[in-house]
Amino acid sequence: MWPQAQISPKYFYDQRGSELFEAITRLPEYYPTRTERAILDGQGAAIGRAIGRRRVVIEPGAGSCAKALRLCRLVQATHFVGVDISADYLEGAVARLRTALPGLDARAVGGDITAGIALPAGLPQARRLVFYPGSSIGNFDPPQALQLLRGMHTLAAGEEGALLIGVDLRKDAAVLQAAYDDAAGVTAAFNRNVLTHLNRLIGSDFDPAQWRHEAFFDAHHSRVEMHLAARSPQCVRWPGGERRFAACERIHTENSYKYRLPDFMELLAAAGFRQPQAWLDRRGWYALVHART
Ligand code: AVI
Repeated sequence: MWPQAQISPKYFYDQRGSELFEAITRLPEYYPTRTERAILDGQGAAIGRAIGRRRVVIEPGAGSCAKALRLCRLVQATHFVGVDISADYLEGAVARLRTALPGLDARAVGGDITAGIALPAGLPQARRLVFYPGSSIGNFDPPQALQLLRGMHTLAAGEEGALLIGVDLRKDAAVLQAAYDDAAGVTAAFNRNVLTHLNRLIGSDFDPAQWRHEAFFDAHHSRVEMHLAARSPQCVRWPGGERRFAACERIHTENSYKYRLPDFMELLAAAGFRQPQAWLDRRGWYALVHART
């Protein structure tokens, strides 16, 4: 018996995977991105007051910096540090941010927040705000999420340090199911693309067409799970190894945790944050949470 096969969700994001994820964020079924934007647009004045002005914004996983532009404008940020694994892509995005906000000292740092990051020398220690939008915290198991939040606490530590984080909340299973298994099949393509990426990385011979996308809400763990299920028995080979799969056997590719707000507040407190304040959309599907170090 083989152990349950797993691929880390970080392998979703090659060039094609990042494009597919962008397409997911525009799908009618995928509510998190537009809900978060609506909260920031509709309740921006209150959020801006809680955060305060002239902030040093640090954004792990900054990507295109589209959200950073809104936030930096809102809080009249003095400094911005975007952190992303894809350093080249980030450099371009940060350059556009500098053009849009000429007074902003904006820097790009290549790196993975889970591995710890080196901030630019001379970055002010006071008034740091770690910005972690997009509900990416949901892609970590709770113990990993706690560790990550502790790391963010360390990054923001100093006078008036704070965190602003997007959290996807628990809701009707049918809404979640549709968000992760859309009618147009974009999420299915995103899920299968991880195999193409892996083929390139390790020289394996996965045939993505032989794998079915599956997504479902596991109420016990309060998470959406994504899997790839073998359409038929098959053997996948790579230099120095092979793995046989029975028909319907699954590879677990992603978890996306959906929090109850009080549980998330507890996690924040365990990571050392205090005075949390949350802004929700009118359906109570999503929260933007601000907390102090
Ligand atoms: C990046 N992350 C927050 C997305 C999510 O909703 O968990 C990734 C994703 N997976 C499938 N659709 C979107």
